[in-house]
Amino acid sequence: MSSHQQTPADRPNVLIAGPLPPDLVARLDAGYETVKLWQESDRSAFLARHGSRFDVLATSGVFGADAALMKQLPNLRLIASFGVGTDPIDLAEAGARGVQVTNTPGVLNPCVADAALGLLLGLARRIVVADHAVRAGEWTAGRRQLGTSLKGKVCGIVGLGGIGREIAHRVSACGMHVVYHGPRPKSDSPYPYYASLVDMARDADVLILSLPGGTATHHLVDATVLHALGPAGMLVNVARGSVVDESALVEALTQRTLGGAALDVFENEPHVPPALLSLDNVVLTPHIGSGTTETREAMSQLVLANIAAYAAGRPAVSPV
Ligand code: 8YV
Repeated sequence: MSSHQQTPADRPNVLIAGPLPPDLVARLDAGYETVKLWQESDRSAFLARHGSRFDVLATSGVFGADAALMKQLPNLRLIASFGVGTDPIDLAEAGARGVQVTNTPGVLNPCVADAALGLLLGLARRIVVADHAVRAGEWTAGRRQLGTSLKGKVCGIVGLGGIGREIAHRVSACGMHVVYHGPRPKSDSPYPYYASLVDMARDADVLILSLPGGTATHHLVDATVLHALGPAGMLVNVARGSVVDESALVEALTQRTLGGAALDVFENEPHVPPALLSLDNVVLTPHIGSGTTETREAMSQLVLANIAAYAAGRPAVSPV
C-alpha cells in the first residue's frame, strides 16, 4: 500500500479543530472517538501527549490545518474540512504526508450566490441604510438618497467557478450584463472574458469576488483595481478577505474614490476595520455566505460521508 492510500480504521479517532456546528459535532461524537481541540486548555501539551492517537482531523475553511498542526498528528490520514475553501489548509504538507484532504464543494454554491445578490441589492438599493433610518424613526426626516438600478449595468465576476456561475444567473435576472475574469477563459461560458482584471474593473459597474483565497490570489484586488472601478463602482466580496488589499479598500471608501462595498469576508476575521463601521456606503456581514440551515446541513453530511468513506476504506466522496 502506498503512503497516499488511506488506511481503513475500524473506529477513527477524530480530532475536531474548532467549534463546528453543534449538530455535526454531536454526530461525530456519536460515531467516533472524538476530542474537541478548542476545549483543551493547553493545546500544545495535549497534542504533544496525544497527537499520535488521531487519524482524522475535522476542520473548516476557517480553522484550517497548518503544517505545525499536521506535524503534531503523525498518524493523520484524513483532513475532512467543512467548507469549500482550502486556503487555510497546507495542501502541500498534507500531500507530502500522504494525508487525504476533503472539502464540501458544490452544495453551497446557490446559497453563497444568494448572499452575493443580497449584499449587492442591500448596497445598491441602500436597503441597510434605509432599515436603520426606519428603526431610528427617520422615515420622514428629509430627502432620502436614491439607490442605483442594476438593470443594464455591467457586473464583472472574478472567479467563474460553481459559485460565480450561480451569481451570473442571478444578476442576469436583474438585467445586468455579465463579464468575468479568471486565470483563463472558460470554453463553456457565454460571457465575455477579460484577461486583465484592471480592464474589467474599468468597464464594470460592479465587481463580485467569488474566487479562491490563498497565496495565488493575495491582494489581487488592489488600489489600482479599486481606482479603475471608480467613484460609482461597487465591490461585493463573498470570497476571502485576503483577495482584497483591505487598507486600500478602506482608503478608497473613506475618500469616496470607490462608490461602495458589500463585504462578507475580511482580511483578519473577525476583525473589521473600525473605519468601515461609520460609513453609509458599505454593507458588512460576518462571513455568512453559506449560512443557511439547508446548506450547512448539506455541508455537514459531506463531512460525515467523507469520514465514513475513510473508515470503510472507500475512496473519498469529495477529495480536494
Ligand atoms: C465556511 C467558507 O467554511 O466554504 C467556505 O470556504 O468560507 C464557509 O462556508 C463555513 O462558514 C465554515 O466556517
